[in-house]
Amino acid sequence: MVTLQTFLGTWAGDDAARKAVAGTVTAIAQAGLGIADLVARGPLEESLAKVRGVDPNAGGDTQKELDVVAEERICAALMPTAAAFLASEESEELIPLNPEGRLVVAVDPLDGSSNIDTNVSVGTIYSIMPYDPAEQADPKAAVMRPGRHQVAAGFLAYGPATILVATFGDGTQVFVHDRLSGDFVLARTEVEIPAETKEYGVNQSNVRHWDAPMQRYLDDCLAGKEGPRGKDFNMRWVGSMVADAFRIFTRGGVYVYPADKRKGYENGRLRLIYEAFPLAFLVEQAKGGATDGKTRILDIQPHHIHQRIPLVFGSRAEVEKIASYY
Ligand code: AHM
Ligand code: MG
Repeated sequence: MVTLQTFLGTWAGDDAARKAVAGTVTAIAQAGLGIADLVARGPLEESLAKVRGVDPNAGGDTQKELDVVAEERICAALMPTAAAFLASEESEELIPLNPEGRLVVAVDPLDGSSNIDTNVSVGTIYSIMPYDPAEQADPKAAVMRPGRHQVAAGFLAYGPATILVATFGDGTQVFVHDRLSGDFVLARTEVEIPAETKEYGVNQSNVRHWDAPMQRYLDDCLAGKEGPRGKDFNMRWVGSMVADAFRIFTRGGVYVYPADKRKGYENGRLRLIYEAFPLAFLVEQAKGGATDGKTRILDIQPHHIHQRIPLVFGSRAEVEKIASYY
């Protein structure tokens, strides 16, 4: 049995930079266990699903109490690690952590907030970039780099099992929290997303707002065997990206959240730095693909910490197929 601790110990060896990353991921995983406990209390912690005040968060979404509590837990856990700054969906500006740190962390503390009170999986997404104060006088410059510079990324999903899907740039691994031992145990070493799929995940109620290429893609899927794709498709949409992503890591599929014409959705819904980048890194390390329709997600240069991006990821051949409609 390989635990997260032993896995990270072997991966890091005596390398100081790797040890710093390992300590940071361990802290996020520990914070995640506390968040999982809160999520599991469900309606007993009714107040956590309540909308907080009247102010939306930095991305313009309403904040739930648990969004804020999750961010506080992650901040506290990261304080003694090598993380110098935290970029978070819930905070407009970077949060300073360890002044000696040489990493910057970006998080969506609680992905899928709209599902908190429905007993459906929610999760925490993280991305880790190197930070060198000599090169990046403004730490924002360290956060606002194309996603290919990430040194590690992952997400926790708080569902029937609490799982951690992680990459350190050498494949994608799945760890499962073992409630008996209390450890995260390595369950899958080299995750490989099947290249082909017949399953897509979209919020179909928005189709009329989408652009023409994405509407044509969906029309062709819906036409099934008799249509140009020559096969019948299946649709799955949880509404928590971590849950939809974990299904894709397990049996393939594509997740699609395109730009649309609604106000505020002109660049889609998902955030580039702490949602699309980490998912794209994990997916590529599992032999899948991630694009905004035209550009590889990991090559996009951010221009704002909280910017949104149209997002398509999953089975490689299907992601390429979608890009071909553009
Ligand atoms: P959140 O980070 O505020 O929870 O928003 C992101 C979520 C994703 O988890 C999910 O895939 C998507 O938004 C669902 O959007 P919609 O409610 O439009 O279907
Ligand atoms: Mg989210």
